[in-house]
Amino acid sequence: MSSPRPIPDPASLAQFSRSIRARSLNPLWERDVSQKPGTPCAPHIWRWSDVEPELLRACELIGAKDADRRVLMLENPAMKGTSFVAQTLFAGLQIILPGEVAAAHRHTPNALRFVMQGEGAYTAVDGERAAMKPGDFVVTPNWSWHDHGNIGAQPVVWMDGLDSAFTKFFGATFREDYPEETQPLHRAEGDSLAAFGAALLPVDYKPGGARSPLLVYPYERTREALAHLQRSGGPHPAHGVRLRYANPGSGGYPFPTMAAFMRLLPKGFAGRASRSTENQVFNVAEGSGRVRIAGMEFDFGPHDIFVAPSWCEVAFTAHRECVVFSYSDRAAQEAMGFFREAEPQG
Ligand code: GTQ
Ligand code: FE2
Repeated sequence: MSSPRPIPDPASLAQFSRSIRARSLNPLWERDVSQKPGTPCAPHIWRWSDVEPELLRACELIGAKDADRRVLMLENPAMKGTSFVAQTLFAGLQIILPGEVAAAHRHTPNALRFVMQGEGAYTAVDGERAAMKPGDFVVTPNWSWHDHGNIGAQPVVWMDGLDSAFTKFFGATFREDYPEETQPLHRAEGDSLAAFGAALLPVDYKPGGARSPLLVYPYERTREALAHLQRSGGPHPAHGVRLRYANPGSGGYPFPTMAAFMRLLPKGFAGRASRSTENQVFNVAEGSGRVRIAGMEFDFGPHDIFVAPSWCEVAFTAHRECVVFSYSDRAAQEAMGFFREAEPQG
């Protein structure tokens, strides 16, 4: 026997909702049930021609010491005050002048760097220095000491990608300064590339960790791999020739949260639209073309940066052969079982 069902009375229900609010209770049946994909983040492009002069101006106004890190944050225009480029990601442009040092510190967010311009800078991570060249992808695993320096003759610019939106979300953001400006080095430059960058592993290395033991993924090798794959197979209809940066110890992503990719779009490529739940940041290494993100069209060239929020359709056209770096929150989404992608027809 089922119990008699009450007949909903709007006035009594409204009175009930008001009365329980005082107890910090709310009826789920009154909630706006928009359980749909998507975020408040908007598609947006930062053009190098607009950004470069501001970076140089920042160099005139503030020293690396006073700034701690001379970074211009790419804040999503639909997320003012958050300092994030997308719901889950931070992006910044860092410039370091010859002779400058960005002092050692560590923090719970993971960081990646994508080098855009200039040679002669290095980053030191957990006792090892790695030289940074344009197109290199560099990994700073969470809680590892890191300092940067420029021992060359040119300003060096790179993009920082951090998962600090995650640590903020969890209330787990911690940060410490190293007692000295730079950390002591106890490994030779190139060690991590030698040990982990050639499909070889140290015999006693225990694979399976969530952080990549490889610090730098040199552009030279990435570029060569893309060129080779372009010759041997056709491009994917939506993504072109695309490779994923892997943690060589596990085959997984380089971070527990962030995935990173490099794609080559052949000249004349007219890509199909695709969409996924990834929040993605793109950085153009080479070439020029056009991208459509959720119906907005952006012409892009070298060093332009654009953001594609979750579940927006993305479609690429290449006017010249393009090489485009991207990072996203796909690693976290796959680990949590949330990731979805679709390729709409037509
Ligand atoms: O270079 O260590 O853009 O800690 C933001 C936070 C860069 C860095 C950023 C950081 C760094
Ligand atoms: Fe840092």
